[in-house]
Amino acid sequence: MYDWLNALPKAELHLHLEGALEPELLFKLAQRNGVALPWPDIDALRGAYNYNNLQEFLDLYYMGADVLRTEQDFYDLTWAYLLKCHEQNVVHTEPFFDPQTHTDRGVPFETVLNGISQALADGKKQLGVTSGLILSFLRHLPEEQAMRTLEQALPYRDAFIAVGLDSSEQGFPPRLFQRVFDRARAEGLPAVAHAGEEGPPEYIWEALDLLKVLRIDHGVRAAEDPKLIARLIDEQIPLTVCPLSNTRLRVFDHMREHNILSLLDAGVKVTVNSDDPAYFGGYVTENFHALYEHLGMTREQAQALADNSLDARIAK
Ligand code: ES4
Ligand code: ZN
Repeated sequence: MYDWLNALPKAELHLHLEGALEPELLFKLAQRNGVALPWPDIDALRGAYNYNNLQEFLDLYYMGADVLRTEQDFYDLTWAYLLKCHEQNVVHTEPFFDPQTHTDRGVPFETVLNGISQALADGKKQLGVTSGLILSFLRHLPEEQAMRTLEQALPYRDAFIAVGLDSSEQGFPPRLFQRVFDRARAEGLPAVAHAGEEGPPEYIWEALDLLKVLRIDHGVRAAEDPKLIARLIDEQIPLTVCPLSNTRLRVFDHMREHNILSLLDAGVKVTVNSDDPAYFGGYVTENFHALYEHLGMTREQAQALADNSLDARIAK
């Protein structure tokens, strides 16, 4: 089944490039850049990949991102991810990057963008993996800083297909970012947002009604609100679900309890994604395979999930 799932043509619509930083590359970049790490070796770092919630993961994810300094670093990170896409027949990807994680450490916006964009261009040419980059704002920081990030990005408007919203969810509702999303829309940039991962269904309503998003990232807590589920089905709004992420961050205690197949069977346009594969123990195929192993996903269901992912692309 693994090989069949791996061969299925699919798109990945929820992937943080910083979350694709494997421990081996993290250590290599630390050495290359002379960055001191709090872990003695790769095994010690892997041992720290044990989280009770989103915040515990994010603390480690931001620490790891500190080794990314040069254009070459961002190229190498993105290229390693694209090789994985090629290996797993991910024919199209729409990755996120978090500029603020890097500009706040003094890494220029252009360094980050150039490294990523060059790798994405090479991925199209050399691997046949098409892509569209999503500029994501950190919601635990004030809206003014997101607005400044958008302004920094606008000279490179054509390098992006959309804007997004990520980081700590609880206490940082979508409504706080309405003005920056209005501005992005005025510039012709569509939007997506993380909502209903740890946050309540109300945050999903806000993302739809105030930020006018085309897709919801995660969205699994929509299941608590029948009216919201009816709307998601009626309008065929895609949810970019990340099964291994949800179990590693204890959104669900066990994969047996994950609701993705119930949502699929109810008519919600759900997709399978890896979120932060280096930190959650698997890329897209491993996420599909976990659904087969623990939820008894059929080939028909897998095909529907893969078809949804290709259909829910922003860049067509
Ligand atoms: C993230 Cl799993 C998750 N949730 C919210 N923000 C994120 N950034 C990177 N991974
Ligand atoms: Zn995410």
